[in-house]
Amino acid sequence: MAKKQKSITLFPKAIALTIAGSDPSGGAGLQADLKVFQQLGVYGMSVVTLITVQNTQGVKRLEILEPQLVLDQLEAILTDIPPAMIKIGALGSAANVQAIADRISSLDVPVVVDPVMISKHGHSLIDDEAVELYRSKLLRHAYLVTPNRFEAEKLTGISLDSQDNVAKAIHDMHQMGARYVLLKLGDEDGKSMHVFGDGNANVGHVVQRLKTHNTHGTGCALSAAITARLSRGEKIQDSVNRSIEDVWQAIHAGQPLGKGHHPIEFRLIGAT
Ligand code: PXL
Repeated sequence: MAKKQKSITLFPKAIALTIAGSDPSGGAGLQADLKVFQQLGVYGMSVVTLITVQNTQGVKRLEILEPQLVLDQLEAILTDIPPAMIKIGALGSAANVQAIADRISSLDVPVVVDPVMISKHGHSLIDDEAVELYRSKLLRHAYLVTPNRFEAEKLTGISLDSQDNVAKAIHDMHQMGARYVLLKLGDEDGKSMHVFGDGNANVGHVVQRLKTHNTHGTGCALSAAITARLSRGEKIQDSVNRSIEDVWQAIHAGQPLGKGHHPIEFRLIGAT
């Protein structure tokens, strides 16, 4: 007897592109993004910006691709399979930030910018000149920007040590041109805090903190899930809330893969 097929919802026009770095261990970077897109019924494509030599124990080497090679990959896609949404992850160099900012300025596609600056193990994935270009050139094209505490402090120069300063930093990122801001503040008083700013108000989203270091890929997965949900046509606030819950479940269910920081369990993203 034929096995009953699991029913999968496909979203025919939901096509998403990630412009990101490669993590060969499959926990973070473009590999994580593509897994999340797939889990959410979205057709995924990727433009590679940098290659890490990496496993769950750390990054051993970083090779950043030339901007022209990045742009050529992007052009090949744009002229053939136009995406509904673009996610930008690690770009690696000021030259890549500039090239991508210039190219997307003429596109009519919403962009989620995850301003990746360091790897899980603290390996720098970008230089200071590039940070300045995020501020002045890239954020103005962001439909949503998703910095963590470190990245928001770098982008704004504001130390996030009070609620007032958090509000100021979110305001600054709107001023840089980001339509929406999702600030991942990390752990506070046993809770994991996110603050979502829509330009009028800031709304906190709190999930119970999990006592684990096995969170490799969390940031990539969160912004990828939001990108995928937006490309399916979900509203921004729903996309953000559901994706935070999804990723929390995926951290909770992570398997002990590798000898270092284990990755999260992508199979749970979009499961509910
Ligand atoms: O999680 C941030 C990140 C993004 N992109 C690549 C990475 C990492 C973290 O390790 O390796 C390629």
